Amino acid sequence: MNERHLIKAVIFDLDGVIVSTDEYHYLAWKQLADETGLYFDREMNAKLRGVSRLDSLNIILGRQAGSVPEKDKIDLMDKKNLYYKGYLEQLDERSVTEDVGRTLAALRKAGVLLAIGSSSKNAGFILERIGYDAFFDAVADGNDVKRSKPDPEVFVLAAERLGVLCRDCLVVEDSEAGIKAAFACGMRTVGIGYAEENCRADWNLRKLSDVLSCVKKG
Ligand code: B16
Ligand code: MG
Repeated sequence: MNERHLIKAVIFDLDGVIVSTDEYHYLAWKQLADETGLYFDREMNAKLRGVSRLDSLNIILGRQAGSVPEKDKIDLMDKKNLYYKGYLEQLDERSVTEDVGRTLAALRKAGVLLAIGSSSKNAGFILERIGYDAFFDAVADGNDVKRSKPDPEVFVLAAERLGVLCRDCLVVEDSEAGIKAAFACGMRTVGIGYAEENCRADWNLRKLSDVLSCVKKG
């Protein structure tokens, strides 16, 4: 990594970085698993971070995944999403911590381009609930891509929409899948939240405002 290479854009993951919706994903999958008699715990939940809804279901189904009909999988995913959207109703402007709000404002003031790169198909709804739907210079989410993280497609698309090269971007992620996706397309990485202790990123940070010092160093 070239320490002095300038960072022109920061691409933020959404669930677990901008807002704590990662916990709602856990609660919704847990409810579905308990009702369906499937085993699910926090350790398994860590593997679902950053991956699509279908990939998440297949991880929970484990060895059964290959034999469950597609229609049944759709029903299970719809049910989980219904539970998840119920939790999302709790979101409002106060769901964004002061540290997150301050960091985004400071990066904007410093002239850094800002994007969301999320695997979620609910990203637009979440951004609306928290009052950030018109804030980012670009949003790429689960509705825009064929392949979910760890494939880099969502981050490459976010960079394209910003009009910057991948090598000029810094990705902030809470998941192993997201860190791998960013590395795969030559972006630099910050691991935060779950990823701070469990993933190898260029920088592992405790709080989002620490990103400001990475951008200054470049
Ligand atoms: P949805 P991120 C990801 O969002 C979540 O980390 C992951 O747990 C979830 O399965 C995925 O979105 C799909 O979410 O069911 O809402 O489409 O972390 O990439 O912002
Ligand atoms: Mg995440």
